[in-house]
Amino acid sequence: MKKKLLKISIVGKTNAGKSTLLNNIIGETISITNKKINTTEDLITGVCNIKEHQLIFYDTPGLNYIKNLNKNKIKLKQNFWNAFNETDIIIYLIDLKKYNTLEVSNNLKKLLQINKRIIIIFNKNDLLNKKIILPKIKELDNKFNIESFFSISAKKKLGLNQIKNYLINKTYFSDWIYEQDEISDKDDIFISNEITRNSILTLLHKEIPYNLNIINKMFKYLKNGDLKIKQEIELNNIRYKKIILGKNGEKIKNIRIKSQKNISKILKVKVHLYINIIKSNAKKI
Ligand SMILES: Nc1nc2c(ncn2[C@@H]2O[C@H](COP(=O)(O)OP(=O)(O)OP(=O)(O)O)[C@@H](O)[C@H]2O)c(=O)[nH]1
Ligand SMILES: [Mg+2]
Repeated sequence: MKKKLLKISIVGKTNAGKSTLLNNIIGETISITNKKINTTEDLITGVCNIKEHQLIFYDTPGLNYIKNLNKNKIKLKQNFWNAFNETDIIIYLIDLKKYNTLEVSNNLKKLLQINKRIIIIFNKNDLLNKKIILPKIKELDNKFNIESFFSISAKKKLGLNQIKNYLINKTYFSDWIYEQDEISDKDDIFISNEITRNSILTLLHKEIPYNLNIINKMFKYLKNGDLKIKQEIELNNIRYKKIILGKNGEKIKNIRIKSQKNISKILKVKVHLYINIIKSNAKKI
């Protein structure tokens, strides 16, 4: 059968549930999610193949995060906006609990300038009465050129099939970009680094994770099938070391244990994780 394709960007405020939506549509964890804000820092591609259709999703950092990026991360900002050149449809994902008319209108004005079709998905409908959604749809539909509206719970996987079917109906004849069994542009090393960053995000004050990099030094399957991983936490400021270590090294221990457990769960293999802390000029500290 002739192949078909559709490229979709998922945008929205940080914490709206973009990565949760991506993971639950694909059926595997390829983008890390967290209760805290600004979890996704990079563009993450997820691929979903259904018969002759290939849906390619781009998970993006939060719109507000991108807006406030400092100079060091200018490239991320460029990548963010460039990603839309590749996109056929934009999903604007909105956290119903945090709905703010003015903010949504401003974001829509900006997104509409990109000149791509936009669908709006209201997320977290498990948390409130669905009656409040219809007036919002009416209001936005009157003001803006939106192709379609949906209401879902990305976390509880409610309404995801409707979205999938809708997108499948929009695919066009084209060669596929990814192979049948590729579900992401990111590999297991990237994901294991992200899991450690996420453990740090969960266990430490929120400023810290944005001042470090996780570097993989070893990713090796042992004879018995276990996976041995060595990672370095690279800090741009030495003063964070004490915080990451914690009292008697308790914090780093918990980070290591949490990360090891989550990597095991996601990669479905027993993991032995070792973590070192280094300063950015690569000296062990
Ligand atoms: N109750 C509920 N919680 C949700 C739903 N979708 C996502 N969440 C939660 O919202 C939080 C943020 O989800 P993420 O998927 O990390 O959000 P994000 O938009 O990717 O956030 P950034 O990467 O920071 O831009 C997590 O704690 C999710 O479990 C939902 O449908 N219902
Ligand atoms: Mg995210």
